[in-house]
Amino acid sequence: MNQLQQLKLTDGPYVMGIINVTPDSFSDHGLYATTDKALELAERLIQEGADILDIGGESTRPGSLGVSLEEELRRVIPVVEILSQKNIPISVDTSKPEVMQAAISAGASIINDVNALQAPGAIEIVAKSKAIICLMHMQGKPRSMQESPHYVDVVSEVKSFLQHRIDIAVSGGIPYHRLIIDPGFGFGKTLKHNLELLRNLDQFVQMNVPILAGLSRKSMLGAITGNDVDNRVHASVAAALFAVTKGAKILRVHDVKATKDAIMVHNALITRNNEGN
Ligand code: 7PJ
Repeated sequence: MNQLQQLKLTDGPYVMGIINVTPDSFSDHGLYATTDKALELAERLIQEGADILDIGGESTRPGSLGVSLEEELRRVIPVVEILSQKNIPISVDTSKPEVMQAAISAGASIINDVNALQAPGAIEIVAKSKAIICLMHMQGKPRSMQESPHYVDVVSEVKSFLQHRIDIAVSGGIPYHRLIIDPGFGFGKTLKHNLELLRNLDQFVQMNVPILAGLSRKSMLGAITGNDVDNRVHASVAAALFAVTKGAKILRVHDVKATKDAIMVHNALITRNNEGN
């Protein structure tokens, strides 16, 4: 049994609400850059029905530069300390082993690593904890990943990367039941690559690890609809729901309420629990 069940989450798919504690996040224009603002947003996302909160202190949007270790710790850890007192699993979006360690000590139960534990020491830190780890695929680095993404067969290449990272994580002492995989929409991928991955997300189900999909407000949705980042809620919900029908178990989203509503409709159709007369 995957540890997600042990976290006593409601029936899946689960909604992971995004909290960017970054001044340069693309999707919320740095609105939640202070601890107070981040906590305020957390309260709102909990009210809206988030199953997990994902706290990030380093922007990984295309073109972004990194952030120093000290600054990332300063942004993230106070928020994790407070939110881990609440009755909701806390995920921390980081690629730095030191931040992973501090986040776990502060009460985080999930590490969300867009770099799939490739930093030296990252596997060891997660292995000696009880944390769940999300392994994401990215081609290149955020700074330049959208310059010229290239694949011969994007689905099989992303799958084999993730399978390789799963194998390395397991041999490094992280049991299978603590893993999540994510194809990494928008991370070194053209619109065509992103659509190919989403269309074929069901192929990742065979890997027997829960799938996380992060599509919320992403530029692929802007490319399809012509909408700017402030007007992508409907497109995000449509994409998230499609991901669910293809097997995604966790949706990383900004718009928790809208996504929860869509999941409720989906679940009523699947479980036949809400048919009345
Ligand atoms: C993702 C993420 C994603 C996972 C970001 C954004 C950029 N973590 N962190 N998957 N995206 N696991 O929110 O658009 O797709 S940051």
